Order: sequence, then structure tokens, then C-alpha cells
Amino acid sequence: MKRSRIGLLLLIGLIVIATCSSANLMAAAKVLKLAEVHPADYPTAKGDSKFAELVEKYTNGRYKIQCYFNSQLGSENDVVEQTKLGVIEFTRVSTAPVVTVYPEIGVFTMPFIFTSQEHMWKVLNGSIGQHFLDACEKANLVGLGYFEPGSRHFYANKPLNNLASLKGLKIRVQPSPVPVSMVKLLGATPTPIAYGEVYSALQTGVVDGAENNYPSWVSANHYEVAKYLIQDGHQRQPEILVASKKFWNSLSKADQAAVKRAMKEATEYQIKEWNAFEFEALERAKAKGCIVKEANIAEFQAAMAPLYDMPEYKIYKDWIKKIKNTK
Ligand code: BDP
Repeated sequence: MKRSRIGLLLLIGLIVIATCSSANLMAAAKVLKLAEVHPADYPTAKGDSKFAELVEKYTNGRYKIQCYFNSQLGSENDVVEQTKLGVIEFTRVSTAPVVTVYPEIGVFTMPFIFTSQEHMWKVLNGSIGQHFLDACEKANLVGLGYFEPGSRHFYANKPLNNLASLKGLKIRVQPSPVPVSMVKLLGATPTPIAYGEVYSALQTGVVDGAENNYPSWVSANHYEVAKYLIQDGHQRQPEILVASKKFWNSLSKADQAAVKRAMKEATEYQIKEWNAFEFEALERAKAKGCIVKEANIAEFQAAMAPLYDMPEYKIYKDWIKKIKNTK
């Protein structure tokens, strides 16, 4: 009897210790938010999920990242602002919305600034790319790294045969300065709208067209309501993953290194996913009856060239030179 009571006490003691230590572990696992406008199966969103998985792994489960896809946390401009304020820990966006809090990075939104995918990655992986990640600090953000954006093309609900076809059309643009100026130069009317609302804007005729890469055109179903695409490839806007500086400063040096390592590996993974899907998306659109025309790129370049002389974009001048000189 006595022995079994001791045994029972020991067992209770063990249960209490086990419960306390797992409670400690649970208390230590901090859940962080990551905002994303794309659905979970989009290549860039898969990059976010890989990043989340690796952050958890490299911090031994002390940090868990919950990804909120499909603009659940708001438009890109909103989530950049919330990340700046520290309400959201991580945001994956394209460059355009970051311009609202950190204007210089807008050089990456200039049309035809990158001559190819290789040229863009050379810039991003070199000192220029690093400079822009570091300088996000000015906006209380920490630039963690880039994802592949693909190149952007115009599409509409009317045939697009050449530059002249865009004249007079209402074109959705990202709410950011360069996209607005760029579309004006083509003789079209720029209409800034958040990404999550583009499909219904196209469907209801609020706009006649939009511009984006093939994966967005297809995965957001824009191609169902804007089936004519002209392959002008006017922009490659690096996708960027930023953290809130407030949150970043709460991390130990070792955890900061773990997060950076996770991002580096997530980037490699995202690029592979992107390259596998980009042209598959185009084929999918064609198979659904979309009409894809090759553009006379020189014609588009000439129409957009005056952007490079506009006074509001003079702040990019030195960076433009450095980017062009990166071979
Ligand atoms: C997509 C980008 C996304 C942008 C969207 C847009 O991945 O980050 O927000 O374009 O046009 O290509 O708003």
C-alpha cells in the first residue's frame, strides 16, 4: 500500500513536471503573421510557405509563421504600412507598394530597367540589391530578400495588336507612381486598384485591362475576363520579403541569422517553382482560347522612355546608371 502510494506520488510528480515543461515550450513558440496577396499554390506563396517551414526548423520551433494568403490581411499598400508599424511581422509584396514608404526603391519599378532575368538577378544578388534591402530600414522595415517576379505584360478585353491598341483604354495599375506615369505615356488611363480587386474591376468593366506576369493573369483568373495579351515585358519588379523592424529588433542575433538563412533557401526554392510555372501558365491561358501577341518591344520602350527624364524620377538617376552598368 505504502509502496504503491509512493509510486502514485512519483507518477503525479512526473506528470506535473512534464506538463509544466511542455507548457513552457508552448509559451515559447511565438506565432508570427506573414501577409501575401496570392493563393497558397502560387509559386511565390509556396516560397512564403517554405520560408515559414524553415524559420520554424532553424529556430527549433520557437517561432511559427502563419501565412495569410489571398490578401486576407489587406491590400499590399496596407500590409506594408502595418508591417512598418509592427502590427504584422512579415510581408511579401512587389516593389511598387514599398515605394509608398521608401521612395528610392522605386527605381526597380522603372520600365525596361532590367534587360533579362539574368541581369535582374545579377543586380539583386550584388551590392545594389543588398543596398536596397538594407535601406528598407529607413521605413522601419528589414529587407530579407527577393523572389522572382517574372516580366509583366498588358492584357485587356479587346484585341491588343500593338501599342496603338492601348490608346484610350482604362488600365488597372498598382497604386504606385511609376505604373501610373507609364500607362499615361501610352495614351491609356491608369486606374490604381488593389490586386485583390482587379478581377471584379475587369469583370464589371471598371477597367478594360491590366498588366501583370503570366502566373497572376492565370491564377487570379484575369484571363477569363481579359483574354488578349501583348507580350511587351515592360517591367520586372522584384518581389521582396520584408520584416517589421520592431519585431526584428526583438530577435536574438542567432535567430536573426536563422531567419536570413531561411530566406536564402526559400528564394532558391521560389525561383525553381517560378521557372516551372511561368510558361505553363501561359500555355494554360492559350489552351483556354486566350490570344497572345508578340509586341514590337522597341515601340513600347520608345513610348515609355520619357519617364527617365521626368523630374519626379530624377532621384533614381545614379541607381539607373549603376543598374545599367551591371553586366
Ligand atoms: C503580382 C505581384 C504582387 C503584386 C501584383 C499587382 O506578385 O505582389 O501586388 O502583381 O499587380 O505580380 O498588384
